[in-house]
Amino acid sequence: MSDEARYITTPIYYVNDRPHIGHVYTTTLCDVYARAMRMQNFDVFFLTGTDEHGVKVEQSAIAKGVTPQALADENSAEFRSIMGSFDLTNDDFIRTTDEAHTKQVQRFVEKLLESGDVYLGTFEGWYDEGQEEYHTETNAKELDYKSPVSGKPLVRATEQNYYFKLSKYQQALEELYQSNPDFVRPESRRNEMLGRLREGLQDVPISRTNFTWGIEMPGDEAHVIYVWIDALFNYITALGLGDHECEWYKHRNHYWPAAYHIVGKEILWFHSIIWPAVLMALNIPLPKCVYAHSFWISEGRKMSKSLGNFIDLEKIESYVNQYGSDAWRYYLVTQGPLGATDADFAAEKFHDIYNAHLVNTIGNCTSRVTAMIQKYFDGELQGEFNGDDRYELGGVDWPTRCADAVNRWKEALDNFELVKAVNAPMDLIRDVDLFINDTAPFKLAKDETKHGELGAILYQCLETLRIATLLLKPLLPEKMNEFHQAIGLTDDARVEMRLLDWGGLNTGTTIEKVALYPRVELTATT
Ligand code: ME8
Repeated sequence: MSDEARYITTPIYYVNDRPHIGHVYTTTLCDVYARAMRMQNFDVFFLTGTDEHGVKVEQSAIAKGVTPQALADENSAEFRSIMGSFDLTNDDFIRTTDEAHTKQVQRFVEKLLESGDVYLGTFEGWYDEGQEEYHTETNAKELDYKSPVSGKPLVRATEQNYYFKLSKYQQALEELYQSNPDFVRPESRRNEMLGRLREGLQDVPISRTNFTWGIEMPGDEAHVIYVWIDALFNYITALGLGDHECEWYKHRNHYWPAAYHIVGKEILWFHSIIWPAVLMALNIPLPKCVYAHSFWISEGRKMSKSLGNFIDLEKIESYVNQYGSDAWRYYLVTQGPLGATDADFAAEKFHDIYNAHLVNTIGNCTSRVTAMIQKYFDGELQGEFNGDDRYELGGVDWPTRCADAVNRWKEALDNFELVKAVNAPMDLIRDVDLFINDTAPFKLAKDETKHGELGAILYQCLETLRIATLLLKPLLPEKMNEFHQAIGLTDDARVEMRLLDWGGLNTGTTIEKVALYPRVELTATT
């Protein structure tokens, strides 16, 4: 990875299901990070895509009377379309049925066969048919021999399979966890993984013979490569690391290692134990951080189609239509399960947050300040303020306050602390509101001799809002853009960092009055 590169990934989503809030959530988190990093002129690569092989896809296709490829094509297209409709700015969309991916996966597995990290052996264990996952005896016992996901009994299965020598990497993984405490985050999830690691690692089967919808095992057509191994490789096949002749490699290899793999907590084992071991076996550097968020539940209960609380695409669209796409992103990112606990999606809470944060904070403050510039100065920005102390201006050193907020924002984003990154500009906006109350521009407006002071106050308010709203732009691209147009900034997606320095607004600029977030009725549709 070059110092300037930032590679961020979502899991690749299974095509046997339709997209829902969970998929949109993870992708939106990555989108906010990617946009914020682009804004700072990092060289960003943001990858998402679909996971298309495996027995579940094969079975769904059979049930529907179509080929697995046709089913994969249809559902993958639906996942791809959500990227457009929710303003998600992924740089590529990988499919595990892409030839460039399958070829590279075979090459990687070939290498593992050559090095002896993959071997043919016989396996007996407890198998979760729905999840296509084996459990160790200890684990199966703890689960009462039932699938933790479907509740169906685990079955005793024997197979001749190709194995990955995971046990060989026990010590190396322990060392990795010790020497790099940030490899898995948040910390509570790291501790869970460390606990499982200390139970001892066993070799894992990485091929299947009971179905054919998968990538063929090199040199043995009776086996297909296990869907999880196939899927994990997407993070490096998309950069062409398995084929140095390909175009992808030429333009993308510098993005590795990834800055962040963002995943849900249920797939952390694969990402934080199996994946680094596979990479070690291939002598490929490890990602910097695997970050596992928790789950959305809905109206206090686990989402389920039968309970009627499932947040599918139609439901999401109804929120977007009613509140706007920015409001949807705001709720997801600031109220979502980014930490170690699950988060509840509730219509009433959505409404309250929209009102409190978007209407009453950002909306109110931007409208208040632009309306005063309209009213008192005919919309022309006055009173450039560069630190002189001709006036008593409420005692706030805004340039320093803004610089601190920018630093807080940058640091939080680097650490993928997205809520902190949003709070930095939100605090600035709340402080502008307090400053207006303290300095009472409406009183100064009544006194001709105070107009210089009035202009300087409004300049500071608007300049602080300019900086705060730039910091909010990765999260609220649509409305912040609208605001920036109203205050005469160019619509430049790659905002340079110097624009975050104090003094970007010029006096004499025409400022339009804005009303960014309209009030919305809480209705039965949401
Ligand atoms: O696991 N809340 O794909 P998948 C929050 N193909 N996020 C959720 C969620 C919820 N209720 N439900 C799902 C797979 N997600 C594999 C991944 S990667 C090499 C292979 C999100 O379609 C979350 O990110 O089941 C979770 O990890 C992902 O969707 C699972 O998507």
